[in-house]
Amino acid sequence: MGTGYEEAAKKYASVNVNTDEAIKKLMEVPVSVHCWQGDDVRGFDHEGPLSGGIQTTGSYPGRAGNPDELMQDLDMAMSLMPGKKKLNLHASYAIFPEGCSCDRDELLPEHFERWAGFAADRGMGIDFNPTFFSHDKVKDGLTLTSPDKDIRDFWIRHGKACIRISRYLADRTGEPCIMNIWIPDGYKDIPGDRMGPRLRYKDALEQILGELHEDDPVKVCVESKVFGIGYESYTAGSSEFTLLFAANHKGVIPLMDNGHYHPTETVSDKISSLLCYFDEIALHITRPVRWDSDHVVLFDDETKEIAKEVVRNNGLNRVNMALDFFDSSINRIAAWAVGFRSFKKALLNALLIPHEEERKLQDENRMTELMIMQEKLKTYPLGEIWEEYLRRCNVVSDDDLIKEIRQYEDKVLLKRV
Ligand code: RNT
Ligand code: ZN
Repeated sequence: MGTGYEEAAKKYASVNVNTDEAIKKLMEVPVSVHCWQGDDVRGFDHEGPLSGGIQTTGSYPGRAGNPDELMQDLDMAMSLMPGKKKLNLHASYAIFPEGCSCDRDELLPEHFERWAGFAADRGMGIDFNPTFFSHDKVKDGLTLTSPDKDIRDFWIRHGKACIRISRYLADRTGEPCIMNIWIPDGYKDIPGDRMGPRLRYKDALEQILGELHEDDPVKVCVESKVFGIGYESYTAGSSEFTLLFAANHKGVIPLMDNGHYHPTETVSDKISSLLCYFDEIALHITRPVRWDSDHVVLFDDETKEIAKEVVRNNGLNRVNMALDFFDSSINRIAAWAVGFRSFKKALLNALLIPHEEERKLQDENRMTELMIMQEKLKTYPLGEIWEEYLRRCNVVSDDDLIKEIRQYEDKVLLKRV
């Protein structure tokens, strides 16, 4: 029996879309996989709770509790992810030798040696994030914007240490390292000074950037956010602040997380604006439900629209795409796999749209035809092309996904204490 792929491919050919080319292209698009879905953003360098105005909810069994378990789970999850990947690490996932540890301002490349080996063995690059939360030096909820110079200096040293670690990770894996800076800093209630924290943040960022070399394989991003839990009224790293910081500092990349805006703003509409001005931009792909809840990414309208904007603006090489969600109420391997697959599916959907044709219809003001074209494509046989993509990547079909996840849950996750 045929797979249905040929028939589906013919259908797309009727609108001048080549499905083989789309599949080939999609295989090579890297999506960065966040290690923190595997252990509810805990990391290995502290005992305390997750802080910084972000939260995971749920207590599904089987959370990875140490580096070996997290690596084992990442291997399993990645075996369910079709196409090219990068590994996204946080500084709090440092691995110390037995009996040794150090504070975040003294972290060294050697504390990430095992991660570098893990990624290099699997032919993956690594992205990196300083961890400005879940730590006793977060004073009154503040890090780089703290009015206390000792606190600021501690976190500046952390940022610099992370640049050195990112450089090491890039050298070890042979791929540039995207180093993303996000701080929770802000206030629960109406501030008496909005500018002071921002000027301190600007100065701190500039000091951290001072650690960069000419031609460094490290690309620094700044991620904006409009609010956090306990930071409802103000954040120092607002959209305007980070965007303008990036625009005014050569090589710095703005990062947009689609959970970090007012509810009626969409990142899909912002991508083209930023691409008019920046060589590269970065995304955290997530699913906010009523707030920045970081639900698992699904194949939903905004995810599809984000992917379309990346593809139709020739952004596949200019947009650094990373996943950022954390759900601890469901099987964490499934959360990882479904999130990754959903975003890849959205990219495939975008690669199967005749963008030139749609652009022409718009430019000729044939908006009725554009609407009809967009609507008809919605029921084209994407599923057949997706299944073929999975087959060519040697990754399990959507039909068999749950079976693989259950097996691993029974064999590995439920045996953990
Ligand atoms: C928080 C930001 C940030 C974190 C990760 C863990 O709202 O989205 O990117 O999710 O650094
Ligand atoms: Zn994010």
